[in-house]
This record gives sequence, C-alpha cells and structure tokens, in this order.
Amino acid sequence: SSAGAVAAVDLGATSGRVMHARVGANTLELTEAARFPNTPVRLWEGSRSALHWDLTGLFSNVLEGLRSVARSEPQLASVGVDAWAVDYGLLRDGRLLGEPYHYRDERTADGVALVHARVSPAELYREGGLQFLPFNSLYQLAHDQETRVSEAADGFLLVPDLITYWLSGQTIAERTNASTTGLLTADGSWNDALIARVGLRRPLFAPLVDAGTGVGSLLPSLDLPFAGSGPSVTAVGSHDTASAVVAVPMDASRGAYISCGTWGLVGVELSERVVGEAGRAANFTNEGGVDGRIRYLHNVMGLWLLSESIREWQRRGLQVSLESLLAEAAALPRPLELFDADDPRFLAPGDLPSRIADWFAERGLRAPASPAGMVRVILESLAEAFAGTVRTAAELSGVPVETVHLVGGGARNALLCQATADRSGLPVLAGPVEATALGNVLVQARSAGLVSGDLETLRALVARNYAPVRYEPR
Ligand code: LRH
Repeated sequence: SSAGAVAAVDLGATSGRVMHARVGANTLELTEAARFPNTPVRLWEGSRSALHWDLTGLFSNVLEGLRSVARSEPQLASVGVDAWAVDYGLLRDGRLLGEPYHYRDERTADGVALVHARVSPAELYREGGLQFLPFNSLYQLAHDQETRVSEAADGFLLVPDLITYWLSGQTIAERTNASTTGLLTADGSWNDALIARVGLRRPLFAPLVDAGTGVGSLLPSLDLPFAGSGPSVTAVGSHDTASAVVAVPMDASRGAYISCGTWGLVGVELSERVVGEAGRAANFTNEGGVDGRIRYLHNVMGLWLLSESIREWQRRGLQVSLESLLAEAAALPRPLELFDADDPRFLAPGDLPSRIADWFAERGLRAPASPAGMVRVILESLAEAFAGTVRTAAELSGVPVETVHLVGGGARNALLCQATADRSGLPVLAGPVEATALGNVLVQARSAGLVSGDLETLRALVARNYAPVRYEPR
C-alpha cells in the first residue's frame, strides 16, 4: 500500500500539538503543524478559586493547527485525538456546562471519602484494576454529585472525547481512556453495578468504542479548508499514555517502558490484568491499552517536578532556563541524598523547591542551595524512582525485563536517561520523543488501510524510522 496522510491532535498537561504524518508500510514521517502551551486557569467559584483547564482555548489552538494541516494536505484521510486521562467535561443537551476541572485542583478529598464509604479500596481494585490516585474520575464525579455540580448534566465526556465531539458532533467513550475512570469492568464495559453503588447516573456515560473505530466526519461548520468532505475522525488510543505505548519500539516480553512527560508512567505491557494485593500495595494500575493489551504501570511524578520548580524560580525573579540549568546540573557531582519523587505532597501546583527542601529538612538533611543543584537532585531522584518502579513492575508481572525504553519529552534529557540506566543497571533506549503522536497516527493509519498488522508490526515500523539513543549503565 502507498503512503497517505493523517493528523494527530495530542494534548498533554504541559503543552499541546497538532502533528501531520505520512504513513505507509515503510514510511513514518511526522511534521509539526502547531504547538501551544496548555495553561490552566483559576476561576473564582463563590468561596474559593478552582483550577480548571482552558479547553475552549485549547480547542481554538487545535483548529488553528488543523487549518495549517489542511493547507499542506487537503486530502488528509483521518484525524484522531488523544489527551491526558481522568478529566472530563459535563454536558447538558450537548452544551459544555463549564470548563473542566484540573486533576491538580484540591477539590476531590471528599470524593475519595464518599466513594470509600460505599466501596472498599480493595473491591475497587478488583473491579477497576486502577492504582489509587485521588483524582481518578470516579472520585471527581462523586464530588460533583455531592456538591450538585453535575446535577444539571446529562452527559460526561473525557477530555479527548470532548474534543472529538466538538470536531465531529459524535459522542463516544474510547476504551483506553475510559479505563482511567475506575468505572469499567475487567472486560471493558461500563460497570453498571459500581456506577449505581457510587451513586452516579448511568445515562451520563456514552457508548464505549475501541481505538481504531471510525467516529464520523469533520463538522462542516468548522469550515476547515480540506478537500471534499474532509478527513474522517477516528478514535485512537485516546489516553495519551496508551498512544505512547503503541509507539514504544520494544519487545514487550522482555522490555519495560517509561513514558516520560509531565508524568513518568513506568511499567510493562501485559495481555491480562494483574489485580493481586501485592500490586495494590505497590499502587500499580491496569489501564486499558490499544488492541486489548493491559498497561500495567505506576505513575511516578515526572518532569512536572522540574517544570513546576522552574516556574517557581521564574516567579521569584530568577533568570533561569531549562537549557542552562541542565548544563550546570550535569557538571555537578552526583548528589548523595535523594528525595522520594513519589511523595504526594508534590502533586499540587505551587512552590515545589520549598516542598523539596522541607522533605530534606524533616530528615535533618539539607537540600541543594542552588537551582542547578536542585535540578540535579530532582533528576537523580526521578531516575531512582524510575529504576525502583521498573524492578517492581518486573517482580509483580513476571516479565524478565532486560531493556528499559524511555519515550516522550524525557527522552531528550540525557542526564535523566543516563541516570536511569545507572540506577536500574539496565540499558536505556531513549526515544521517540513524539511517541504519543506516533501511536496516535499509527492507529489511524491502520484503520485507513495505510498499514496493517498487530502492535508488534507497528512497533517495528517505529524502530526502523526512529532509531533510539542507547545509554549503557555505568
Ligand atoms: C499523562 C497522563 C497519565 C495520567 C495523568 C492524569 O499525561 O495521562 O497517564 O495518569 O496524565
């Protein structure tokens, strides 16, 4: 088959992009059409200010990106959307009822208590298979129900499904991301019994579809300059991490992956869920993957620690940039003391350097004084958490991990990649940086008949076109 063109809309918690790809049996070329920051916004809500996503602003950037794709590729075959997990919009009669809450907003503590009063964490784990994260959609939804935020709603759409709806007019729930709600059964249906027990309304939830399913065509009212009726809209692995895992050039029987952007998602790919108590104690998740695979992984804090620290230093008026900090940090000696990158105190936005300093102070230790020293201790602590999580993933799953693939923005960070190799004692294969967009376009390309085969075939195509950078453990 010859090459054809598809476009990926890929929204991360830190930035979004629209990528345009040419895909064929031996072709996989990605071009950036648009890249824009994802800047959350605080909106006053009567008695407190709440952290929201500016989804309307993001959608406007998405349309700009697609307009630019249309100019260079009027015959585009398909477009697909992925974004971060768990967050959602509530709708009434097809209208969005307010900007979606950000999972880093503090509102969900009572949602956790409400849900756990009705269903024990152990039972939730057997049903949904998810690691405990206080912002899993079911906790957010329980809060919305209790505070009557969702009272008027007759629809629930996860963020990528909401963008897909605004592009196509069709309401669906793509399975990989729906698995992050905590409300799916092991066989991938909405868990009606659990939804009722948690006190939620079943009609809120849209029909589930698998990645690769055609959803519809672009709404003519968007007025995008594509030829004819324009590209179709295809459901992809709409959870960004699911799309990233599609494009990890790994042998899943012997490799682990780290999808490192805002978060570091560390784990292995399995064909069956693992929902034993040991996995629950280690807070490992069973998220739905493309083609029915299981993403058995744990959320490590990720590059958020770095980006949020830099934001704080800049707020204090320091002239710091990522590039110069990384260069300075690499020249420093390896720190002797690390902090626990998994500590939940680092979740909320704010002054992370002070919180890291507190962590050390509570143990009678001193945090590095300079920003560069802090950057170094952040990266080494992250690498240590990555290495430990790879070991735990191997133990819990039985996968004999010989290689660690690091994909996403973190693959650009040589210091982080080398430290991960050193601390895990395993070779780290870094890249592709744009794994998420690649996984997105590959699933569309397969549905459009531009490529065929299982995930192993798609990964071989990635490996041929994006040779990873190898870091040997030292
Ligand atoms: C990464 C990610 C991750 C989720 C988190 C909310 O962008 O989707 O997989 O746990 O955001």
